[in-house]
Amino acid sequence: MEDQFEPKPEHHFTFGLWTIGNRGRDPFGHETRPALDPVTAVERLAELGAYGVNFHDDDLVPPGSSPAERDRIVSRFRRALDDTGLRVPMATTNLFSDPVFNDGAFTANDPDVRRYAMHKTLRAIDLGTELGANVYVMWGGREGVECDAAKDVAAALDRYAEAVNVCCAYIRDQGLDLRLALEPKPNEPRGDLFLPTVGHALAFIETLEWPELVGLNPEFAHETMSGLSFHHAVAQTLWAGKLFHIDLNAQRIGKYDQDFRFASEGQRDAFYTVRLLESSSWDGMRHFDAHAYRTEDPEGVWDFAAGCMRSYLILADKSRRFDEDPEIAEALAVAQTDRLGVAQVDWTDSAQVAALRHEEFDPAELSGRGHGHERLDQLVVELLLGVR
Ligand code: GLT
Ligand code: MN
Ligand code: MN
Repeated sequence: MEDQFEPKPEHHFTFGLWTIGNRGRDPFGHETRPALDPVTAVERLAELGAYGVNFHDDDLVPPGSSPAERDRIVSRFRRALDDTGLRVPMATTNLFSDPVFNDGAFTANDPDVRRYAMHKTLRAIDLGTELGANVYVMWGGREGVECDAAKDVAAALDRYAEAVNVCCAYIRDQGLDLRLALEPKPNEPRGDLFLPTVGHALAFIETLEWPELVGLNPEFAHETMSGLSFHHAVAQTLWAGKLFHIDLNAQRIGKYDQDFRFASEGQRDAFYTVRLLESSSWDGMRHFDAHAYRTEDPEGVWDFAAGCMRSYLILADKSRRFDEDPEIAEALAVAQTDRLGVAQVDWTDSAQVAALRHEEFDPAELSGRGHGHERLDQLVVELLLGVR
């Protein structure tokens, strides 16, 4: 019998080399798994039905490689892509591991460090686009501060904007088919990071020279760390036309950045996120920025990767069931969900605006109407628990 939850390339699932290649190191303990050859990663992901693989410059080409080594690594990797049909839809730069970035990259106080960060990014853009990437993620892992006295936040944001503008200028000058996706995160590894949430990042984009080239890469774990609803963040990003990429994983509120297997925690928010992506016909990549538990051996990593994709497909199926369920439809009608889409006042017509001032209402009558949310929510819970 065909497995209806079997991942296929057409589902557009992608993983970063750093995700399946995560070696289980944490702030308190050493690696528990050996290094993963990027070519093996490509082969195993293709076998599992993924569509693509993403990387940081340093994940593929180790820092300090000579130009000849770089070419050899890239052509070996390209051969694996050609052999398997796996694609590289996204690329990014590591601006966080090297101690040179300990005070920030684009927002370091030292101008030489900032220039180096921009230089490294332009080279990573070359590497990514050479392998086919058309989205470039910017996660500012070191753009932040612990000692507030040491950083002028407004100046840091000016420099952040400068770096993004430089990258956009490069993309335009080189005629590249590439868009940038900023990835917000509230903290970790810095005490406080700049552009901590989706809302901060959306506002920042509007200050840029070419805002149309810049969007977002929201991550489930990062909004959840702040106690925010991830699916609301994604919904507002879509509403603003800025969902360029997405990092799916799992996270419990109030903890360190867990980056767990997608939907292993927060199934409810995961369900509404999948439902949003599927019902909006969003055509971007379903990228998993997560990693296997530290307890796993190399084979456990592939259980982790398969689990991310399988849970996504199960939730997509739940979303279809939601749409077909007559009792849910009835409960949605009681909640008047369809009536929120109807605009009330044409604000370009001053007569309509003025007339509103003179209308009569009966708030007591309006407030007496029930919404049936308890029943609706219970139906969704039962759908997710598998009894509908
Ligand atoms: C790092 C981080 C992620 C970012 C990656 C892209 S690297 O693993 O935790 O959230 O998306 O730079
Ligand atoms: Mn994360
Ligand atoms: Mn991420």
